Amino acid sequence: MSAIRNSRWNVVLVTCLLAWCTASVASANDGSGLWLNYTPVSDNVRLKEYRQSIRAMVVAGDSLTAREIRNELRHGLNGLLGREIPFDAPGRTSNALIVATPRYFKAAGVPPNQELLKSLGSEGYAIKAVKIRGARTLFIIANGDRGLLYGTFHFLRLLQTQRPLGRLDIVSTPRIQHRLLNHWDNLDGSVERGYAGRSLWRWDELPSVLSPRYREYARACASIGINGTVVNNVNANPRILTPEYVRKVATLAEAFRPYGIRVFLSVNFSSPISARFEQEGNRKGGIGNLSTSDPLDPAVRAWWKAKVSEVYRGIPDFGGFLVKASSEGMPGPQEYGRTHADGANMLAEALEPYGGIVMWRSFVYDAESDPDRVKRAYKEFVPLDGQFRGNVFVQAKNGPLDFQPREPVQPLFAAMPRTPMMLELQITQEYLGHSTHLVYLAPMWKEYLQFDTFAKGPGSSLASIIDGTVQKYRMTGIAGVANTGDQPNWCGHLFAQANWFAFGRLAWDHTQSAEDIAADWIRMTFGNDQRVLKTVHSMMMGSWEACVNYMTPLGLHHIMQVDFHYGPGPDLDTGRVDWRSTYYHRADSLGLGYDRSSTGSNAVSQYPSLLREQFDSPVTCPEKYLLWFHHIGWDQKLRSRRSLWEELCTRYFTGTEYVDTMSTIWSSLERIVDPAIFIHVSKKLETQRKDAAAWRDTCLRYFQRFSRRPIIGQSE
Ligand code: GCV
Repeated sequence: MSAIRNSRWNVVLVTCLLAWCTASVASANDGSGLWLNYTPVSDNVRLKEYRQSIRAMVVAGDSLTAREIRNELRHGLNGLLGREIPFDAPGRTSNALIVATPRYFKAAGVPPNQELLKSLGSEGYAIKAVKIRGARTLFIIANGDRGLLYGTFHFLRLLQTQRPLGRLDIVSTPRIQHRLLNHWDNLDGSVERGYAGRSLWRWDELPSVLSPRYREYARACASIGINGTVVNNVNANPRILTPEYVRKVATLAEAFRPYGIRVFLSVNFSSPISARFEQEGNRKGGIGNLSTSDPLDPAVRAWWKAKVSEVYRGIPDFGGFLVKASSEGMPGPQEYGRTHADGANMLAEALEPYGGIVMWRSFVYDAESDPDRVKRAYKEFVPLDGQFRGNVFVQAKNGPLDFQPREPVQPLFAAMPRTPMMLELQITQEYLGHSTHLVYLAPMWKEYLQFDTFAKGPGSSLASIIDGTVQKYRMTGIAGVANTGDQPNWCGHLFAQANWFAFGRLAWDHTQSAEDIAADWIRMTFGNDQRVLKTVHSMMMGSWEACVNYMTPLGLHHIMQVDFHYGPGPDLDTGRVDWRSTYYHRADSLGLGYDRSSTGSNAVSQYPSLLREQFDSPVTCPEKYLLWFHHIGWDQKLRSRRSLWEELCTRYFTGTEYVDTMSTIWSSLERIVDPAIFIHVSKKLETQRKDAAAWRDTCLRYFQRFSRRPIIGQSE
């Protein structure tokens, strides 16, 4: 009897356990929904308002994009409002959301304002609350589908962040035309500088198998205004241009198209060369049948023209080529005594009939041209200004070195008035703790965007250069090196999603503040709980400055491990100190820092006057760039009245203590945020704390060998 009772009891227990496990699996948040979770509106007043305002929806048109708009609204409003909102037949104008181009409004007898339409261009939109024949209506209007799509995501964001709808009067247009992600994804599925798993693109399955992630990826990009993607690594494998791969890329392009995402490819400059050359031990082997890729050789030019036409046959809206040439071992025109302009123009000529563009990277640092690496791109490219064809961008990284935690702006941006400059930012955290450290990058990007380059005197911010305001460029662009991979949460660290989000938002409108973007991301990711908002916001906003402090304070740079670029370079245990770290920080018994002043490497001369003079003197040089431009004595007093050595110690301690604080205040959210997310972030923060302390201790002990002063353990 008791055995039977026991076994019944066991069955009940097992059933309960199973149910509990299933429930917890179902509720475990793996972060895959990104910022598009559409969780129910928690504020009842708002919920009532939204439900009253949106009793029906009309989405005009039947294009693939219009269908995705419908899907998004159905899915989004269902989640947010907890009820199904019906789609109405065209004609309805009250208590409805109407998403339509001008044609619809004209037909409904409410012709839209012509000036407004003109100002919207091809991607802008307006979201308005209006009274039509006495009845309240919400409408999203744009000249085309892409504007409607962006407007739809903006509208849903308003609901996700619980904004009032009553007086809506939003007009939004992108300030930059080409807003691209650059994927450094290789054809073998690995991702260079990728920290979130393998590539999203399953090359071996394409074109027959379509991962649902392709659509999800395009949807996420569109939700923040990104309109193009370079799908393969700039260290490009020539095979990307074989018919086999072009078919695969065409399938991706098809999946992305409804979301307004155009596909671009990185190409290898040696592509026209026969693979035979590779077999002979020549790394220049490509996929063609030629023995050269000299850009002035007629056979090479014909090869590219034929290849481009083949690509457009498969992908009619193909965007163009991104090129890393004569850089870090990649082949380029200089091997044939030609210039970057010769190389870029050859490709541009082939792409031009189809409306394609070339993004020619300026990331070059040929050791011969100057002992100071940061000067080399400027030296190679400035003499070429004005020599590029109309559809060529020169794409430059934000700083003159390489995506360091902090750099001054690349001076090339101010020196190419006749060449459209495209800005390359890095979303993946190559030098900022990979996907382990919580570092919100928007404040850093804002610092660059607001940096006054003095290109045309004061008021020439980097943002106003790349958006074409200062130099009146014929085209404008910005790229972000993606941080995505095949891990469920896309970016490895949940908080790294905020950087993808912020990149898109700033690419659309660089005047938005890092604070507002963070607040939106938090609300859309975690919900609108004020405690979460405040806590997470405070963690994010200081996280970049903290990272600079515990890695490379006061203008230090490239002192990280060689190649891996994660921890500090000096290895105190083995005593082995990488040459590069010595090269960049120049520590000696007298002081620290790279002298780039007019009496040093004279890198300051590459900046326009006023900036040049400011950077040239250690007295006026902003302290954040001090050791970038100057070699400073250990006892020299800084603005804090502390000596350089004391200030260095203070910064390293301030940085690590910020991470300790992030960890502590995150713990206060234990019962408030989703348990799986809580654990995920807690673990990352724990590692970040250890890493930050290792950075501090290693760097200070290393520099102490030169300074011979005691480490002072205090922060601000
Ligand atoms: C794609 C740095 C990175 C490389 C990267 C290169 C580039 O050197 O470490 O991984 O290569 O920049 O931007 O081309």
